[in-house]
Amino acid sequence: MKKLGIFAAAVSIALIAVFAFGLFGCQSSPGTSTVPLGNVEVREYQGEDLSSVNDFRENSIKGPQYIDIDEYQLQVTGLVENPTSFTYDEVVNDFTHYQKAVILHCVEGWSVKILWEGMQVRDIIARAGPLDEAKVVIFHAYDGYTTSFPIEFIMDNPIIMAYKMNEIEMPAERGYPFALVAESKWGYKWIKWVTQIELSDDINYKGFWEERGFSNSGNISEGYFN
Ligand SMILES: Nc1nc2c(c(=O)[nH]1)N[C@H]1C(S)=C(S)[C@@H](COP(=O)(O)O)O[C@H]1N2
Ligand SMILES: [Mo]
Repeated sequence: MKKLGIFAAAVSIALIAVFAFGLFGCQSSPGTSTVPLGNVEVREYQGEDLSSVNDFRENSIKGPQYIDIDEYQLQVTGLVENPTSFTYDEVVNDFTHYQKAVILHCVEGWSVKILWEGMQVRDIIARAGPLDEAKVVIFHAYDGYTTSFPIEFIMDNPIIMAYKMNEIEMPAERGYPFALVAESKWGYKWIKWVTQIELSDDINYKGFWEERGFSNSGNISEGYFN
């Protein structure tokens, strides 16, 4: 009887030991590893409130586009010495990054202030060697959308193509991988899902909304019908 008691006690101790090891033995102690909690957008910059990436009204001509980044190429074409094609990583890693809080005003009457981060379009174009005959920069997008600017607007200003908004990766709905931050221009000039930057001498070129009556300059200061 006594022997059985000792045996039972030994088994119990062994079981408790195994159980305790199972519970705690294989887990790392607190504070030794970092668990990513997902990216959270910033909502304040230099003392000013920012809008959220969710404050946009989604009204793209064909709805959100979902680009396969392994297949993605950004092409610089047209009146350039060397037509050039970049992968996503080349665009993000080969150029200096800039950050700026800029407001997008849609002609529908809403606006959003976002902290944009990206590369200057003129830096990207410079790689391809723009020719003197180039007068217009036409942007093409994955959904077939286009818009254009006089070449001076792009080459004389620090216009960025953003890959981040409020310090998170550009969401698909907002133009991943790259959306143009067309500062001082109406929202329809802020082309999303950019796939091609074409240099042209066609000063009468009109993009998707411009062809449908919206101002070609797209200057906010001038109103959108002119
Ligand atoms: N490729 C593409 N870019 C686009 C558009 C579009 O339909 N396709 N819409 C434009 C318009 S009208 C606005 S106001 C801005 C912001 O649109 P969102 O709110 O749908 O993001 O994106 C612009 N860029
Ligand atoms: Mo818009």
